Amino acid sequence: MPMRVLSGIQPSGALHLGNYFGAIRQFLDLQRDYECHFFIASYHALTTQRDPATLRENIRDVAASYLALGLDPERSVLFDQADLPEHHELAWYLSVICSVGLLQRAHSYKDKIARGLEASHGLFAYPVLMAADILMYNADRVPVGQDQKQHVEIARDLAIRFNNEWGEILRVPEPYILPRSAVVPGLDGAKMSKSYGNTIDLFLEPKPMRKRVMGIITDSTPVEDPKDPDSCTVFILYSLFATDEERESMARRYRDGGYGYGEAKKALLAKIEETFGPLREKRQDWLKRTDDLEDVLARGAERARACAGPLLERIRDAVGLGARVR
Ligand code: AQP
Repeated sequence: MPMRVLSGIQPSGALHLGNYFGAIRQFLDLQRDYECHFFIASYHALTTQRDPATLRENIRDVAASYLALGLDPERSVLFDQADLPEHHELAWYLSVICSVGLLQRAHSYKDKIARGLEASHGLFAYPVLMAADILMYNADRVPVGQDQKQHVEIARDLAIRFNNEWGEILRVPEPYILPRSAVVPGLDGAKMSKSYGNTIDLFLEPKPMRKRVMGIITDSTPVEDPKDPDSCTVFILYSLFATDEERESMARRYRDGGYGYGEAKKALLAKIEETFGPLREKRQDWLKRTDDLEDVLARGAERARACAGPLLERIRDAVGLGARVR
């Protein structure tokens, strides 16, 4: 059976360089060779997004961004999780075999509570729904950033427990994480994250983009002194775009001295513009073609259901809730 790939992104705000290098760039590579499902994690976003109009806008924004960045709805199944309430049914079967202790160990939950989010059941059970998202499509590989590794491990655990309990039905997935982009740093050097307010959004207009990039925090080493590239956020971000030669050349300039952070920021800005500038208009265009966007998601939901439906039937049978024979 061909290898299957699945991943999703929450519609919780504008997509940023962390989302792109941690996940979307891998989606673009993997869709060439594998059966891929990429979704908009709308139910997950409800754990933090409470304004319905903003949520709807964010869902369209992720869909338009996926398409502008090159996800191909003919090759990959692109869908909105909210069109597949089946995920909740599988999440329930997984919930009954998921120990509370497993969820209590989840770093993401602990971090979010520490940052003041309400300790809701939805936030606590987030990894179970995420496991259902993955296991519903028998995914082998899940391209994610490092912050999601533990959640994929929980999905693995739950697949193994399910198969032990009810028979070999679910495939056991693996996270797919590229070391260089596992944790993309934000303006302040911490993990780039919407909730830290340290993001560089992919589709900012040139002026605000320049302001963001020029605002990356650097140390106060004078221009003429040698600098350490590997501890500098500007260099780390530049490396994500650069060829090996370009990377080496900038590293040399850092070490030689006489090269200021301002120049490095300009080089990074040029890379960002070269990569995302031409896609800004494409995204705007998709946002205007609301009907076409809805069509893409409707077709995606149909294809997702064609895959999820038969597996869910097998699961219902296995747990003892299949069609009754009188
Ligand atoms: N900084 C990052 N480095 C590498 N990968 C990252 N991802 C996010 N930030 C980084 C990856 O992007 C995918 C989508 O993530 P999500 O929808 O769960 O969003 P997120 O991780 O919640 O993104 P934020 O900005 O960090 O949101 P908040 O602030 O709400 O937590 C995932 O594969 C993720 O690993």
